[in-house]
Amino acid sequence: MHATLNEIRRTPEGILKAQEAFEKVKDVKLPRKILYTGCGSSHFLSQLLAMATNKLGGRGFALPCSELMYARDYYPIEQPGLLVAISRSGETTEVLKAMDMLDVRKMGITAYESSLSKKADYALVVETPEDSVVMTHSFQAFYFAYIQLLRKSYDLETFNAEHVSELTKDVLGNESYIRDIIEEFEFSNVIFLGSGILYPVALEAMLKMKEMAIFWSEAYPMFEVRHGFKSIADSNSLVVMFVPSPFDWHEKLVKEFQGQGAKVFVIGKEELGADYFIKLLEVDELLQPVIVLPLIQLLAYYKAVKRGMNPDNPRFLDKVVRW
Ligand code: F1P
Repeated sequence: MHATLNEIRRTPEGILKAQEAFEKVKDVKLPRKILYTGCGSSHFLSQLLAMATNKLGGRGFALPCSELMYARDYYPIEQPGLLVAISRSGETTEVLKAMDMLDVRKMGITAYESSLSKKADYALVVETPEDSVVMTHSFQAFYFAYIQLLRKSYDLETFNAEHVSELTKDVLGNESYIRDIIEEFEFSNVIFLGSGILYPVALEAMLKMKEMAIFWSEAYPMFEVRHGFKSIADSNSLVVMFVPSPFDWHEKLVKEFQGQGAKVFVIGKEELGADYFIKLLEVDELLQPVIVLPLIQLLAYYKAVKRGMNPDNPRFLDKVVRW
């Protein structure tokens, strides 16, 4: 079996590991104003964490490490109370260098005792090592561990990790349905659409498709796609919409893409006339990424296998990017 599939299936265990990691740092009180940084998947995670910070009443902002190093005057960074740097390996050159850019306290989120964990003032080490080049279950585990810390810091009740772990088991029960979509519909591009906290999830889905399946994928904030971008959708396209809170525009959007010949896959509360549908479990908004991510990771995995790719070790990619 591919390591990637094994790692996606380890999501429930990853959530429990995340809780253990959170317990070790739970006395750290996060400030209100936090800057997040990372590269690749870890940057999309930094966007999720910044959004979650804003939603919970703080001020979060996310930047890729290279932008923080070489173009930070163009962004409204000001002086945060904390810089949170994310890296699965904890060895990515840009992450380690970006930490030197600001004279503030730093937290590192990583899967290993690493250069990042040593360099940071606080380390959130979530023990979810992965053999695959591509980040999967560690992503949702890092997210969950940090959300717990954020909630505790802002005097909100933390989530029940065992319950969340069980929810991810239910989600993984959709694996054969996702494999069947891939078998049945040989699409040649895919567009992921999400809003709010599910927009960075759409970005991460796009990256998974590119990394694992070397495949043409795009991602947009839900309704932004109508402004020109939708021209690429035709009878060879799959449009994946994350819709936890549907209203009439979502249904219109499904019809609009179907009118262009595309097939639509809704992951959400209601079917909305889509060609494929997975009912999203009703959870707190901030838990939505945790239950959507395994689904899109499986979609990318099965697309890679269908295309004869090796998702564990994609061409041209390195597990740790160094300069
Ligand atoms: C960052 C990253 C990954 C990507 C690939 C190359 O790694 O860009 O997001 O999937 O493995 O490296 P890291 O800093 O999180 O270890």
